[in-house]
Amino acid sequence: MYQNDTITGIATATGIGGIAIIRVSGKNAENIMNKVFSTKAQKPFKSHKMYYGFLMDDNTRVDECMAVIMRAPKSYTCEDVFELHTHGGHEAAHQALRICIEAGARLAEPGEFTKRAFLNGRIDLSQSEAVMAMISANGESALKAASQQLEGMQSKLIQDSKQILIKALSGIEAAIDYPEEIEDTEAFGNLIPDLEELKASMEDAIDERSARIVRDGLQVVLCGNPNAGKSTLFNMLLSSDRAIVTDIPGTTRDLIHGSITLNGILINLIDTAGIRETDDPIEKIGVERAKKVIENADVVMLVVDGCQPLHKDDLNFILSKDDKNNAVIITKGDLPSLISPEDIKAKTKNITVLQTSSINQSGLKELKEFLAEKALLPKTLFFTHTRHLDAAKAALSHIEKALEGAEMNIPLELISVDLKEALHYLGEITGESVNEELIDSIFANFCVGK
Ligand SMILES: Nc1nc2c(ncn2[C@@H]2O[C@H](COP(=O)(O)OP(=O)(O)O)[C@@H](O)[C@H]2O)c(=O)[nH]1
Ligand SMILES: [Mg+2]
Repeated sequence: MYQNDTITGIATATGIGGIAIIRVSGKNAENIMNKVFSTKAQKPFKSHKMYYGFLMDDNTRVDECMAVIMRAPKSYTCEDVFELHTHGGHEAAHQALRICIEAGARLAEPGEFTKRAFLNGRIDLSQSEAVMAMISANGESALKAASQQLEGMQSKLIQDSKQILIKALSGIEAAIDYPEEIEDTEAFGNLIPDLEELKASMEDAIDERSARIVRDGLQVVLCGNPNAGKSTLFNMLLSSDRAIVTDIPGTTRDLIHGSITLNGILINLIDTAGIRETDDPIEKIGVERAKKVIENADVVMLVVDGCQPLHKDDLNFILSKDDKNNAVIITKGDLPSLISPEDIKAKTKNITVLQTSSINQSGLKELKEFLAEKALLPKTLFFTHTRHLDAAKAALSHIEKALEGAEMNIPLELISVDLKEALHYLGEITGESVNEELIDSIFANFCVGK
């Protein structure tokens, strides 16, 4: 599984930029540095010190650059790592890569540097995945969650939970092995309160809504009758003329996506075709698509035209979405209104009711505040990665079974089976109990050079 050879890759993104970094990791890294980097500085190189010099292709200077050797184990991979900082851009970086390969390095596979950091025990699997999550973070919150994961806060939660399970298991095993000496009550000791505490902390960490919001942003769908003012509101929120607005019903036919950031969280806004019976085949597909995204939305905003009396169908729709995550937006507040917010509030329990006008921008602040509140995330640690969530859910179900068993005084052997399963699933998160194939497939999703 672990290949001991020396690997290389371009660590920076491709394209035009100030500098490019080429990374070389493995036993041969310093040899390669000596071969390809010419400097007036005295050798041997000091570890972790940046040197000025030239990238050489045989005896020809290719680029003016900086270089550093980071000797094992104090490096990203825990191996000797040589980094070359060349001028940016495609050509300079690829020349440097070719020269490092010709000097004896092998082109790294995707994620191979991080995989070595994992296999050398510097970080666990969940921290390795955090590296990728940091690179692809779509907002401040996603970045923060990934950085906490990388720092090992999630790993600590797992290790603490595993300790509770191990303690419970050792008590049980002792009672099974020495039934004469150890009373059941002694073996159980704190078993039930410990498992209850563990169950609660796992439940806090399994927050699928928050996890999805961190990963993909808050999904907000604007829906309602044609001409209600959805596209106008969509444009107002985005501060741009993204969607076409006319007084012709059926102007918006397909879904239109736009995004803003509120409190560091990505808000994905979707403008939809007005839901109505139509003979237009394209609008018909649009209406179907609108229905689908409404189903999957975190927040549904029902837009109603304040100049029209509220139709019975609209009220039914509002009642069907009477949830604290949704809102009714009464538009065209600058015109005489036929719908009163109080009237809707009196008929509903949980839905938020707001009034806006695109003419004087009224209600926009309140609308953004409403969305920001829906995007608020808990301060406690929660799993964001789907693989970790799945493993944590499996662990929780075994913890619950063990707890139930303990409460019902079932044979200790049966409780121990569930505790061992829970341990196994927690170990999947940090990578202690996963197979080689899974590890390979995780790192295959990384970018080259990381
Ligand atoms: N006076 C006024 N007109 C509006 C307001 N919002 C939308 N409209 C108008 O209502 C019509 C329909 O708007 P549009 O956003 O296309 O509605 P949609 O079909 O729900 O997307 C357009 O002529 C808009 O200019 C508003 O707040 N005040
Ligand atoms: Mg529209």
